[in-house]
Amino acid sequence: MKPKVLILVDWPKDVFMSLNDVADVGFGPFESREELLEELRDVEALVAGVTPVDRELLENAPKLKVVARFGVGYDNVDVEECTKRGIYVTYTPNALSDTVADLTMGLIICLARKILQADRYVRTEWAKPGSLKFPLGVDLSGKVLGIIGLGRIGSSVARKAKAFNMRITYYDVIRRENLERNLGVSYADFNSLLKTSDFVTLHVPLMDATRGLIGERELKAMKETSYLVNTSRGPIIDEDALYKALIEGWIAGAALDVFTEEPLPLDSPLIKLNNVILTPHIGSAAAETRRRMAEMDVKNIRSVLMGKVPPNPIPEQKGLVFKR
Ligand code: 8YV
Repeated sequence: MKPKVLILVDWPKDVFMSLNDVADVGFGPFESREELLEELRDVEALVAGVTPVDRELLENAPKLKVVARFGVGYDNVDVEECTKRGIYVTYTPNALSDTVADLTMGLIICLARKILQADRYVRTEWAKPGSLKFPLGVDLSGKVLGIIGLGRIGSSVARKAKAFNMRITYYDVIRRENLERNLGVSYADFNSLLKTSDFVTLHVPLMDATRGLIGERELKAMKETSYLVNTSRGPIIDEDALYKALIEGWIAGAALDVFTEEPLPLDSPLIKLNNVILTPHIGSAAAETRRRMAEMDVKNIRSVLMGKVPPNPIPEQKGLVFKR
């Protein structure tokens, strides 16, 4: 009997199906949590998307050998519990960095040039007699972009923003002098970055140290003319504080691809605001990228099913070898 692999991601099926020669490949989603837990009983490899891989899930998957995250963030996986149980956790670094950075730049341009409001204006106002003039935007050239987290995605944003002649500063817990030289970016401490940036963009993983990193104090430190962009994880920003900042004008606007609760509830007060752009967690949502991510997951799973160490373990599991 072939080992069972369960894919909790709906696309690209053909890439996941390529595991067919070594595994019996099944797909979610399931009607209920109970059905998912039941299905997990004899699963040896799991491709995990948005479903949290928590202790309860792991307790119901006694044969599990690898959790292959379909993404670079793995805050929804209980890593400690996986490691304790000898389960590899793999992820897809690099595959999506440029793609998330593209979206980030897109959002920055939309904020600067009010592209979404402009679209609404054409559809509802422009041709009306006596319609109000469309407000001016701002140039990106010469503006300060503050990147919080100069990892793979943050660095890609820096490269792209350079082409728009932005002045780039970054803050990171680790100072990266090599990157400073290579990318032409300068380091600023957290508070100075907030105070001096025209655009602040977040590229840190979600962990205890980054939860609520941007709250009332930080939003008040930012310039009234500045914009905040988040394509990392929702809980990095205190959403209630951001709402206050947007209605009281502490900052000029924001663009959010990620939220504390996803999908963002339709009664979220953010939905009523005109100075915020909202997208449905589409940072990596490009066809080629999603295929690359799936291919990485497939390679990691294939290795583990063949008794080898996977090529892309998460940093916490680097060098670990599980024999099960
Ligand atoms: C995915 C992501 O959309 O890479 C990540 O961590 O957030 C996104 O690429 C998400 O993982 C859902 O599968």
